[in-house]
Amino acid sequence: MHLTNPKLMLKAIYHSLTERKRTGKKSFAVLIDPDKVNDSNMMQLIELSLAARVDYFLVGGSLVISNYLDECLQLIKSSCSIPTLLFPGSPSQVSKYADALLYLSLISGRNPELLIGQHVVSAPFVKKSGLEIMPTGYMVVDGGAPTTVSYISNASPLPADKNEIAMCTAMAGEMLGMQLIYMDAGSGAQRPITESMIEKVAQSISVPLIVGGGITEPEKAYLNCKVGADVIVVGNAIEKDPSLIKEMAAAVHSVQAQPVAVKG
Ligand code: 1GP
Repeated sequence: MHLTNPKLMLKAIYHSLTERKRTGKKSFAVLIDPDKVNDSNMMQLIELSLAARVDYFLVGGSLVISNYLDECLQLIKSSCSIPTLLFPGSPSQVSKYADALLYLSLISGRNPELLIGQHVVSAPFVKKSGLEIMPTGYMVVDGGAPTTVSYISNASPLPADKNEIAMCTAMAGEMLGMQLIYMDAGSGAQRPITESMIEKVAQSISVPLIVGGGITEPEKAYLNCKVGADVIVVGNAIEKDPSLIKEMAAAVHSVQAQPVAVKG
């Protein structure tokens, strides 16, 4: 990565995402919920992630009850160079110790607070954080049962079989200026997002596409990438079995996509 251009330095993480997409490389991200980890299992996760060449850590959750967010990020920073992306469930989950912030707007829902309201009240604080801000169109897709995110967001998820609605939502998000689209069936979803929906969305946008929620099998991660996901996020399954990191990362990295033109 060439970081001599100050503009690229400011956007280093986004640049890495678009470069990976442009060159046809798929990325694997481990989701860390600060409520569910401590120093000792974090060290194990970091070691396994380094060995598996994990590309990103996403850090956050719908609820963050503990006070471990800053410490967790500092521990990652002091132990490895895997970039940390905040994946906040609320504006209180902004930490200067991360590298970047997925600045989420819940474009699948119709709750104005999560489309723009919370962004307005937290804008000065977010700007002051100095984090790399990545505007992200967040699409929650029905995963078969109410998940924490669908309950907390007070917004209906996108129906799992409405591929056209998903496609139009993602297209609108991109045209509104979202630099990433994140399709999420919710943590621990019974049914992950179908490949047909992922494919439909991937074909209709040119910004990087993140997919997560209920992915428990490396085969599913592989298939999602095959049809156009650029980043696969896994949390729950890894909490249950950290050794899955290696298989998931290998499955994602084994996909050879065609290099594509990307915005950004
Ligand atoms: C949830 O996409 C993430 O927001 C990951 O979901 O925990 O089910 O892997 P899981």
